[in-house]
Amino acid sequence: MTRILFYLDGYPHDAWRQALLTADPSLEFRSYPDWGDPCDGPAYAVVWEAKKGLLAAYPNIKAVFSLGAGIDHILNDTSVPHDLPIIRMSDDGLKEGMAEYVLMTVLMHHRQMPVILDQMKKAEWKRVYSKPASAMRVGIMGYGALGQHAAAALKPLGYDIGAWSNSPKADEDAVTHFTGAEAFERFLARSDILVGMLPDTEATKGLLNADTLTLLPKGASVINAGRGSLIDIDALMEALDRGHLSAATLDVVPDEPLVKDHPLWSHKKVIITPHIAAITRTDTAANYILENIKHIEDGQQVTNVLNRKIGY
Ligand code: NDP
Ligand code: OXD
Repeated sequence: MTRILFYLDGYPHDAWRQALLTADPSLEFRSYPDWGDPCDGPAYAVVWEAKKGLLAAYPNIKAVFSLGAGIDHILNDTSVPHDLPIIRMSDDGLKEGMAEYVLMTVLMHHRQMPVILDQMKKAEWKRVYSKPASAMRVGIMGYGALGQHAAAALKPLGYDIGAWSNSPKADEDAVTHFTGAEAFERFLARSDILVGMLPDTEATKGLLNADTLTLLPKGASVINAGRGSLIDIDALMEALDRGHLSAATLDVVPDEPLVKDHPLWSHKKVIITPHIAAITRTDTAANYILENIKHIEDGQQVTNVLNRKIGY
């Protein structure tokens, strides 16, 4: 029988219990703090921001599933054993959610919604003129499960897409690929709307800073739906204030929740969304978790496992 040790602070667990039991009625669902004895038989942990030290205290955990695509919340706990497989969420619901968010925000930037919202506050009826989508170069930072799905949603609108990632990829219809540090400046220089969908790793922290934001074309805008650590917020506000950048939409910030008196809230070129770009859906995630458990039990290869060498 599959045993699941579930941890999700501050949210009701019933929907998860129900979704997992619907996908496999025979499983045992144990919701924290009722995880039982650490020496009970083998189990799989399914967690979001678990208490530090908890995973290490249960030596019979065979693998840890992150309830999100990001696994930084697990790696922040240095006591987690290095040989414990950590599996990213990568279900269809998360991909659909992110594609919707990126489509919405790219269109808002392309059609200058921050300018229109600011005019609206001043009761100004003034036309804004936007380029056609085919003349807008969208730069996707991170072409993983979410970046690829978002690009597929943007393609039918005719955007000229560039995608930056670690490993080489063949160019596709409407998507030009850029690989690694060597191509970063060229990628930035052709990104009118830059969209961050990168994991939080040593290599991605502070990647968008005073030096690199300046490499974006004048009038460019930035959307971040990956992790807040990507952007130096002071440098971003400086680039917005001096007119180098036209707008920013941030779903993630370095310290969440964003404090009430932070200047980002009232910046006329900034839209803040409260880390909702893609919220894990119980139905699709339950099937994803149980399919992967089955693969592990059958001795098959599991995808989306953390590679500790690269940090995602
Ligand atoms: P994946 O692991 O599938 O993809 C990560 C992508 O980033 C890959 O294309 C990878 O390159 C690229 N990458 C990683 N490090 C670098 C680097 N140093 N330089 C260049 N490219 C790099 O992750 P997902 O697409 O599933 O998710 C991405 C992130 O989105 C998550 O880690 C999470 O932080 C965030 N997220 C945010 C949500 C929100 O609501 N705001 C919701 C869900 C996720 P390569 O292809 O070569 O490996
Ligand atoms: C995730 C998130 O990582 O919601 O899935 O941020």
